[in-house]
Amino acid sequence: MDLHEPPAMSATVQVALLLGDLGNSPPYFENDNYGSRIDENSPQGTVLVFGDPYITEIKDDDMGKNGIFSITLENNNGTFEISPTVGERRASFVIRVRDNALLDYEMRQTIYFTIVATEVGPGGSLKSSARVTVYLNDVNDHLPVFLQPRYEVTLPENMTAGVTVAQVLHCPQLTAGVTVAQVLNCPQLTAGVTVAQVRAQDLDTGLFGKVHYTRILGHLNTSLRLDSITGLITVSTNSHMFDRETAPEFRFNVEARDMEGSGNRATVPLIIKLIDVNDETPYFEKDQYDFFLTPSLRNFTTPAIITAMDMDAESPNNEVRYEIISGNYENNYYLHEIKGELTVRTSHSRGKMTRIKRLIDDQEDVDRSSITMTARAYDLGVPHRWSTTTIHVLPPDANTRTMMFIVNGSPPDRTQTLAMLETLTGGQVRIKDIRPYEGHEIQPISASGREDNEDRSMVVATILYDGTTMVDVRQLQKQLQANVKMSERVDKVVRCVSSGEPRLVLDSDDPGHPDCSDNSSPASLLFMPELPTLRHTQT
Ligand SMILES: [Ca+2]
Ligand SMILES: [Ca+2]
Ligand SMILES: [Ca+2]
Ligand SMILES: [Ca+2]
Repeated sequence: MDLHEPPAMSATVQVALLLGDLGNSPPYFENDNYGSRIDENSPQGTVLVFGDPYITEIKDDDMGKNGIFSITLENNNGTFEISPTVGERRASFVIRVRDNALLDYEMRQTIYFTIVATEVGPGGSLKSSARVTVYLNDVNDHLPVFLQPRYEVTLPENMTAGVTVAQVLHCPQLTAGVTVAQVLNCPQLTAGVTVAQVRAQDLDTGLFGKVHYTRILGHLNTSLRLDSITGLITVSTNSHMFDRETAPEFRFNVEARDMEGSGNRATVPLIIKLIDVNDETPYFEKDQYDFFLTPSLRNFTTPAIITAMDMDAESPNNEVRYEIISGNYENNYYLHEIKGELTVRTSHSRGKMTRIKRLIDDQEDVDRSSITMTARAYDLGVPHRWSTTTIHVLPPDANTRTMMFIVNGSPPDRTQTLAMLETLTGGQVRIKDIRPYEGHEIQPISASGREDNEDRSMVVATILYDGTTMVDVRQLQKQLQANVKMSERVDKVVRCVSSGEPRLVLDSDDPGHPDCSDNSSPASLLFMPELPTLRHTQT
């Protein structure tokens, strides 16, 4: 390329001819414009590189004072500086970054300024200039920015696999601070349900600004699925463990990175708040309750309260109500709906009052056996969930005793066992527990008494005794003989009524001498009395 031709043809040469002294020509540039490329944010002191075809020289062909010129930058806003600032006849210049505040690719991609060479001294009006264009290179200097400072969604807790899908409103336009996540309807939280959609933008261009959603951080994050392109977050599995009874909310961080997931990273909080679903059933503390009437038949000896718990997290799903659903003949008893307290009706109707009075006045007519009712505890959730318990109302002169029986069979037939024990004890029997007999809960009966433990069971039962308790020994013998194994070991059962401490002994050695004492013959002791006693003391 011919380096001299373009400047020689420039207008500045002509101006110099008009205004300058004869024989004095203005300084001139080797190129009439210059171009360079520099990274955005380049630090102070970074040199602008002018490669081919640019020659960074200013020349003045005059001699002496007429060949001296100053070099300045115009329209530069302080971004660059040039050196040297004075030249004589010929100067190579260098331009460096002075202040990089404006070197922001996201603000502008090019910067223009002008280099001016002005003759000093008498020829001060002789000048020439060259335009410089600086192109900025984009640098990955921006992180992805989520459109919301946090994403918060409210969804119902775990339930059965559902069909409804939540729809989350998308950000209408990509501006910071716009609230986007709004759940339109309330689905059950099952696999595939959309939880939220996160969005992030990145101001950088090209790959530097290409955002992918890379992962979800936090406990139970495997229950969520994140679409790397759309930022859509869905429930990944039906066994997601989002249980309102565990926690009211679950917190995560969603990560996004530019360069398609390998560059700058940013995170945003995602909070899933759970709405309680009525998925817990009220359950009673006890399968059965025994309450004793006072002799007046108006009250119970202790407050007769049944209690059920509902483990749901919120009202009304965990609010429990009580009602009697069967056995309350003649409506004699009232169960408080909220407190669960059972009382004897005394003032609800004249007829009942009269009837109760008559019962009290005429003790002979009183049904002395226990009354059994079924009560229900239900919650106020939708739909209701409920469970039941049994209430035994026991007459004033009732005695109950919890006893353990070792019986044949593992497990034994429950109905047969109940019938056998009722015959055996003469009382009303309620079986509370049946478990394998381990052999150590009672002393071995004899040398041969241990070998068939694996065929026996321990039955824990409550026996109700009242004034009608009676043992029919013949009936008992029949029943026992029906059981071959039992009959091999048992010849006779004795019911000791008179001692006041019901103690049941099976005695195979001495059938003629029923033994009611504490040190009864150990030969065939099959029962363990003296357990915690529910006993009404009649006064
Ligand atoms: Ca950038
Ligand atoms: Ca970026
Ligand atoms: Ca419930
Ligand atoms: Ca619940």
